[in-house]
Amino acid sequence: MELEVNDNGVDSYEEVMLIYESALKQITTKLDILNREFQLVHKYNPIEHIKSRVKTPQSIVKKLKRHGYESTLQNMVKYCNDIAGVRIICDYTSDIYRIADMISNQSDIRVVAIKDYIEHPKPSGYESYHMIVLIPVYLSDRIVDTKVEIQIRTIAMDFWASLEHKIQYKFPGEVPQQIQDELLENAKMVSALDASMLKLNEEIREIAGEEEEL
Ligand code: 0O2
Repeated sequence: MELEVNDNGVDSYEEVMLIYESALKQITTKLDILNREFQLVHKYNPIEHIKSRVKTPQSIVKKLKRHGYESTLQNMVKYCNDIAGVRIICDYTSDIYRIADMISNQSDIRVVAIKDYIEHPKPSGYESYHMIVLIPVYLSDRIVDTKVEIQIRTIAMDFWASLEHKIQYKFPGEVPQQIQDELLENAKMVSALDASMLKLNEEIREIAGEEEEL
C-alpha cells in the first residue's frame, strides 16, 4: 500500500519522516550494489557519487504554499514528491540513461513519473533527468510503497544547477534578466562540454580497444 496518513496509515510527522528516511536507505543501498556490480562486470563505474536528503520542514511548507496547499501532513504526503530525494552524479550523459534503465529494471521499484530535462531543458537552461519512483519500505506490520525523487545528472550539469540555485536565493524576487540570459548561455556551454567529453571518451575507448556498447 502507498503511504497514507490516518485511516490505517501513519499519524505523526516523525513516523512519516522515518518512512521517507528508510526509503532513502533502501534506494541508496540498491544503487551502491548496482554500481559495484557494474564495476565488477564492465570495469567501469557509471556513478561518480550520490547525495541524498530528506526535505526540511521549511522547504516542505514553502513548496506546499507555492502550489496553493495548506501545510498538513496529508498534503505533504500527497503533493510533495521530493520529500525523499536522491541525486546521482555521473561523468557522461550516456551514463544517465544507463542508470535510469538499471533503476527501472529493478522488480520492486515502480517508476511513476519521468521528466527528461536533458531532452527538453527548462527555459532557465536547467538539465537533469528526474524520476519519481515508489519503493517498498518494510515495517513490522505492513509494507509501505514510498515516493522517492531521483535526479540524475552529469558533473557539469550539477555544477551549473548548484550555482544557479544559489543565485536564485540571492534575489528575493525575480533574478535580473541579464543574469538569467548569462545563465542560459552557460547552460548551453555545459551541454556542449558534455557532448564533447562524451565524444572524446568514445574516441579513447576505441583507441584502447574497449567494447563500445556496455
Ligand atoms: P529545491 O529547493 O531544490 O528542493 P514537483 O517536485 O514535481 O512537485 P516541479 O517543480 O514541477 O515540482 O518538479 P521538477 O521540475 O521536477 O523540479 C524538482 C526539483 O528539480 C526542484 O525542487 C529543484 O531541485 C530541481 N530544479 C527544477 N528546475 C530547476 C532549475 O531551473 N534550476 C535548478 N537549480 N534546479 C531546478 P524544488 O522543490 O523546486 O527546489
